[in-house]
Amino acid sequence: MRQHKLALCKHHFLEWVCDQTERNINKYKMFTKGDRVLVAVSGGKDSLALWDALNKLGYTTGGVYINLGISGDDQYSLKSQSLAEKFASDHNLVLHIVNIKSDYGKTIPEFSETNKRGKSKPCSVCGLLKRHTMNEIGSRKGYDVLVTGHNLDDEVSVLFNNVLGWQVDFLRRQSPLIPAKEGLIPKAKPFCRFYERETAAYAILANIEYIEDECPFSEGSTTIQNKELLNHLEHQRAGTKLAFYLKFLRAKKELFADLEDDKYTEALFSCPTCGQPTPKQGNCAFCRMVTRS
Ligand code: Q46
Ligand code: ZN
Repeated sequence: MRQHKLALCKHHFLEWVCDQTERNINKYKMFTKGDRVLVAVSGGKDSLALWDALNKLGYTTGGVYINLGISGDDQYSLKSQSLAEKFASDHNLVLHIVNIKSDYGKTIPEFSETNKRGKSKPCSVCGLLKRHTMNEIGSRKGYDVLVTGHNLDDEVSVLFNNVLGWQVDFLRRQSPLIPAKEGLIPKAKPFCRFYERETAAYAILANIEYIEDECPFSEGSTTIQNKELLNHLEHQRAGTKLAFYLKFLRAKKELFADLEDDKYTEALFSCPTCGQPTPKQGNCAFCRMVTRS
């Protein structure tokens, strides 16, 4: 790991990832051993590696997998679900499964065809459905926090994009921990300081079977383009990505210290259909989408 000037054997690498994960959890006050942690599982390396590390560290965890109904040549959803199920049963862990088609009537590609949100790509429809469903499951099943497997490369790619467009609201909210708000359980990213290479290495060395294919809709995305660019910079100067992220988190405290986070503190309404919080009165964006489509 050039960025840390550190080389470890398999045994010490696996230990190092777990130690660093615990450090991040404590540093950003994400959750404690007394909390019930819901892991958002996609069947990919990051989320399964995170679930594995949290389990080894002794946290009380359950998983949630959302079958998006994405097929493609490689039967993406089918394959990823069976790997998520396999991990859960191998480790004797609870996995909550939501099937978008059977629970809400359509797959993600079908929703996106009939909805203006997803006209060009289904990712915006998909994001909305995932956010809603995970919060719903987390609240209903009594979890204290929802964790996702976002790694440093994901965070830095988003950060880079937000800086390019000076998306001040997004920059203000980008954080390893998004605290709870009425009706919304807190969200945390315990892997936010790990390079993608490190989470992949962990998954391989820990013998985790994960889906290697990316979702077919991620092809050509801005996130992937940004990652390539940032990898190029990292190659020129090791540690660039980590420094960009950590210096941002430090600068953020000063940049937004005297700004009222209106968006964050503003009152939320309760959706009359699903009961989940929404920024405007009336049905939430999720219910509007499901009934309109
Ligand atoms: S948003 Fe888009 Fe992802 Fe949904 S449709 Fe696939 S690429 S899975 S993180
Ligand atoms: Zn609703």
